[in-house]
Amino acid sequence: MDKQPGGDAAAEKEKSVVLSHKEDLDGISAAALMVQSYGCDVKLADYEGMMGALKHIAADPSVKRLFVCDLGLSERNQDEFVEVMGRMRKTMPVTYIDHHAIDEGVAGRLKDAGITMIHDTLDCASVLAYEAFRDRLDEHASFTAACAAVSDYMEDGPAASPLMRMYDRLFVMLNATVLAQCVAAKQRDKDYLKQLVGELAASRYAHEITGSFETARQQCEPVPDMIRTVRDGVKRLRHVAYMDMTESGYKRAANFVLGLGALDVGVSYRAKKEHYSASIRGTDACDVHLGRLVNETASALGGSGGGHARACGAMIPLPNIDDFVRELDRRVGVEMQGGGVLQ
Ligand SMILES: [Mn+2]
Repeated sequence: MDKQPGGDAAAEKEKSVVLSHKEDLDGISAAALMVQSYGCDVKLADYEGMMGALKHIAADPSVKRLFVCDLGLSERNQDEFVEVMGRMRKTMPVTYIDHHAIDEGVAGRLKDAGITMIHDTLDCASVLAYEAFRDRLDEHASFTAACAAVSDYMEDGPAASPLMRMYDRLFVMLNATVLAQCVAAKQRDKDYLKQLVGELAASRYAHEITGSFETARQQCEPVPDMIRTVRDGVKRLRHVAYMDMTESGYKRAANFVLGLGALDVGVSYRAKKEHYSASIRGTDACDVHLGRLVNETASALGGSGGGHARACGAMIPLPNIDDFVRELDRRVGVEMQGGGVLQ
């Protein structure tokens, strides 16, 4: 990719790298803001690949500055994450920009290691990056951040709300939705995702990005079938509706499992090689922190997981998926009766 605009001369002398989340628009947008503000080279990873990608960057002697964005930690990787980030901090500035729930001890160890923590669970990673580096960003960056907030369901965040008010709400939502569909459609096309980071860093709107609306349209085509499949196949416990979506598109299906399952929590999952990848969503009325609950439940069953209060993910060993769903149902029941408190 050509050099991106916006990096100042001082920043360009040293190689800055951003490692960001590739699976949703927040991660892609946060990367774009770091390209614009610090002229970063872009590395994208999912949760399975993030530690490998981080270690790869750590082994590259030309890297002189690192930003990690929108990649939450789990019990499985947090110790190693602290160790690698701390080692890198000895030779360069290291910044962690994230909004997923984090263990307090882990956050403390990152701070003690000298890592700059831009962390808040109330706003998405792109909005946090925008707030931290707005002096280095152009005016359009506020629009990019607002779209990311919508796609992460965090447009009501304290820093996102004023950004939303700057623009026409439906125009922000249109951009957020089209771009989010493009990110979902192109998960296996790293070149496309990097190019999209470049387009956003160059301050383009969705309709200025060639093919974006057609890609979004194609993403809609399987949805009517998915709705029918979920309506016919969803299973229900007391609080949790769930469904095996081993055919493709399990992530999007989680919202349909939640909505059409008509309980407090929706879980959709898909078999991969050695585990199920699960996506978990909660209704607004479900006042338990699913990210924390899923982290605990998945870890107890030999898996991992976590995320936000009402949207999170997990990896569960193949034989344990039924136990996971049942235990989650039980715990949601206990915490709802106990008047669970949102973090
Ligand atoms: Mn995010």
